[in-house]
Formats: sequence, structure tokens, C-alpha cells
Amino acid sequence: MSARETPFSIAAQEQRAGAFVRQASRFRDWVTPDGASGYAPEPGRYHLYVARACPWAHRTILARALMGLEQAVTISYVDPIRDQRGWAFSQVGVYEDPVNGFSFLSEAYLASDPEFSDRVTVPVLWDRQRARIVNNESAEILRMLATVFAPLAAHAVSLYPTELADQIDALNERIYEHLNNGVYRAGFSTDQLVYEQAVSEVFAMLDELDERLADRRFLFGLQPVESDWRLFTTLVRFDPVYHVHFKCSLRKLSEYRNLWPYLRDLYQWPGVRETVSFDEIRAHYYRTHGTINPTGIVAVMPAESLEEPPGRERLG
Ligand SMILES: N[C@@H](CCC(=O)N[C@@H](CS)C(=O)NCC(=O)O)C(=O)O
Repeated sequence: MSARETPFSIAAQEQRAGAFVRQASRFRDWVTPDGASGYAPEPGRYHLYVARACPWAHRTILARALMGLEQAVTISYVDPIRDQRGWAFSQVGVYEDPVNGFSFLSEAYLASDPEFSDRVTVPVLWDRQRARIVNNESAEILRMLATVFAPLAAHAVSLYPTELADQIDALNERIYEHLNNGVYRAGFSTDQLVYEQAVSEVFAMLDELDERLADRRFLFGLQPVESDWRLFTTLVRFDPVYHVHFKCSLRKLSEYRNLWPYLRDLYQWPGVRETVSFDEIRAHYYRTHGTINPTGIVAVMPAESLEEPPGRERLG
């Protein structure tokens, strides 16, 4: 089967004139505090379908862990290896759907919209009560967990403090464009100039953030917020995957004076390292993107450790 015929391949569906264009998410309903949207924040009502490998899904896994929403919002994981049938629940007890017993995530999409014919992506926020997808846009699911679900959370963690809201939104947008999605634009481009432009944006943004983090522990000071965690999911994949697989090869993250200890600081934050599976991350990227790694050989882990002390506690 050629790349062009593969129904669920990013590379097949999203390249135009050598550039990667991300598909807009289809389901955009919101859980609201009063439930006026038809979705009220009730414990046990919602379920997250995620892949540990995926940086977008990782945002929602992190928010659930950091907020202590494990009891209120259930979760299940898809197999990191995806073939042309899309994300799959392939192994009882490991990659299993305890809510609907689906074999493929596409079944959740078709149950919500029988006409759905775009790419089936993670994360998905599923409503047990109405038996449908509420939302499949990670930025929005993260924001809902951080705000609307706060009354159901075990920990009083503020990932989106009101006084920083505008600044967080603005920085999120730039981190998305140049880094979160920038690495994909580099990795999936089929045009040398488009690729080089994307790579230069990636490293310009990393350089800027490295400077920003010289005199503050986290992006906005003493506590990590949404922007830090949205950045984290890209940084933690950088040396093991993006540096090699997406050819973001100018520098390694471990060469950065501040970003590297900052990444270790976030990785060692309570509850976070348990959300990171380097095996699933590497298996997914190297063995699913046939167009850019046709042999499926998985690059070895770089010889560097996120367990070394970050030494950033002295910063404000
Ligand atoms: N805009 C979406 C993008 C999610 C996304 O692209 N997820 C990838 C995994 S990292 C996916 O599910 N891809 C499936 C495919 O392309 O077929 C979000 O942020 O929620």
C-alpha cells in the first residue's frame, strides 16, 4: 500500500507542496460548570482515550495526574503502533477499552458521527452518559481539566491562574506554532527549504526559551502552569525522537544550559515520570511513520539521564 492510499497516515493526508498542515479537530463541545452545554462536570461520567506515545494526548494525561483527577475521570490507552486501521485496543488489560469494548478508536468517532471520515486522533474525551465524544482537541481538553474539573480534583493545583491567563495563552500559541507543531512541520516536510525553515524556527524558539529560563525556575516563575506542561511533552521527546526521526538535528536538548535542567525538573515533579513511557514513544514514532522510517528500526535511547538533580530550586 503506498503512502497516498494509507487512510490514517499523517504524511498521506497532510502534505501540500511539501508542507505539513495539521487537520482541525472535529469535536469541540465543552463541559461547563453549570452543565448548560449538555455536559456537566460529574465524577465518573467522562473517559479519556489516549496514547502514551502522543505529545498531544500526553497533555491530558499530565493534567489528570497533576490535578489528581484519577478517580473522577477514567482513562484507557491505545496500542502505540498504529497501522492503516488507526489506533487500536489490541491487548486485554494493556491496550483495552473498558468503557465500550471497542477494538479501534475509530468506533468512538463513528458512534459520535456516522459520517466521520477524517483522521482518527488521540486524545478523545468521551461522555459515558450521552455515549459520544465531547471533544478531541487536546488544548481544549487540557483547559477543561485544568478549570472546569477543578472541583472534582484531589489536588489544589492551578494550571491556568486567572492573573496569567492572557500571557499563558500568548506563550502557548507561540510554543505550539514553533515547537509542538514545529517539529512535525520539520519531520514531515518533503521540501528541503520548508524543512530547513521549520528547523530554524524550532531552534530559534528553543534558544529564546533557554534564555527565559536563565533566571526563573518555570516559564512564569515558581510554579509550572499549562505552558510548561505543553512545552514538556515536546521537550521530553526531543533527544530520543525529534532530533533523529524528525531531523531536528542542529542541537540536542541536552546541550542547552537551562532547558535541559528545566526538563529534568519537570520530569522529576511528583506524578510526572509515571506518565512518560520512552518505550511507547519510540515504538510509536519509529515504527508507525513508514514514509520517513521505512525500515521501522527504533533508534537507541541517547546516553543521557533525566534523573540527575536539576539544581533549579534556587531560582525564583
Ligand atoms: N489537534 C489534535 C491533534 C492530535 C494528533 O494529531 N494526534 C496524533 C497522535 S500524536 C494522532 O492521533 N494521529 C493519528 C493519525 O494521524 O492518524 C490535538 O491536539 O488534539
